[in-house]
Amino acid sequence: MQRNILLFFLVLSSLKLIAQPVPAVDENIPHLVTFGKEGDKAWGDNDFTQIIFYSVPKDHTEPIYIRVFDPDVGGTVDEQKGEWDSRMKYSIYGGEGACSNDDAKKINLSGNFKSGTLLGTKSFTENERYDGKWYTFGPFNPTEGEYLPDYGGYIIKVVIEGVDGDDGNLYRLFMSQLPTENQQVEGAFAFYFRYKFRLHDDVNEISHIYPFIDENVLAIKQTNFDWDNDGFIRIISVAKNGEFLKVSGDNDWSESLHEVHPNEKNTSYDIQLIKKKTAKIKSNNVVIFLKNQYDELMPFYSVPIGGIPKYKYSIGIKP
Ligand SMILES: [Ca+2]
Ligand SMILES: [Ca+2]
Ligand SMILES: [Ca+2]
Repeated sequence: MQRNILLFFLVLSSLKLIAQPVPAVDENIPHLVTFGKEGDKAWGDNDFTQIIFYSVPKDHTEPIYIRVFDPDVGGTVDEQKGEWDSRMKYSIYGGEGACSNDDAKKINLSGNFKSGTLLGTKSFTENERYDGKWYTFGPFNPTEGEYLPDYGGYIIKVVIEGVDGDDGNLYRLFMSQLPTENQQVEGAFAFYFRYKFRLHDDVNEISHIYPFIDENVLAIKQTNFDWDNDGFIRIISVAKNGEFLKVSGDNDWSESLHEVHPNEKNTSYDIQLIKKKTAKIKSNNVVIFLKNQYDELMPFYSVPIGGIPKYKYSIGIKP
């Protein structure tokens, strides 16, 4: 693992990547989604909880802020069901176990997914004051995070829970150096193991997610939920020129296995989510996650480590 991390930092430090918004710039995903806990799972959220981790480099000593765009549930951005009656709770965690506890990575609701030390929390209902606006948590000292060199530094966990109601909360996150605007913390990035988000309505938009294939990964098992048969999902890598993932229908789970080619080690996959042109599906919320051959969840990163992969014909044609 250590060697990959070194490679990782070389890449990060050589490029001034914008790695702090979630959804990330290169992902082209409009919003994250979390429904209230009385929500209908068929609307595209299987457990009404989302967890995003931020990594801050050890040498960053200035305070950091976690900012949420449109934290309320109501008004312009969100997905209404009946009355606006939902409540979203955002909680920021650091300290020992915040990320290293498996329950947090898995979003194991019957386990200790709120592991670590609570650094800040606030709940939002429908509230015009925050509609289409940013709310700022912090300041936090980066050393309040859990120090995990394998994940690049101090890790801060953001837990978003739909504690009441049945409406869909759409939102975005940003880790910032400033409380009043989004200014990136150099070298910081986000990662997430179970990703729950809204696709574009525009059928021509392609969304992306970027897992990193480290040298221990031999095969991945992908799982997706409630894709609504909206087109297809495929992998582009140095050795795969559009390998299809099995996709799910409405309120449905689907999974498929994908072997890793030796040349894909220490590169990212570009998993492309391509909408069906004729179906014109609106407001499509989706859940996706990956596991390796040891049944361990694999993170998606807010920057494609090593860059966005390009298929190399000379690798892909070999058996
Ligand atoms: Ca409602
Ligand atoms: Ca919202
Ligand atoms: Ca859906």
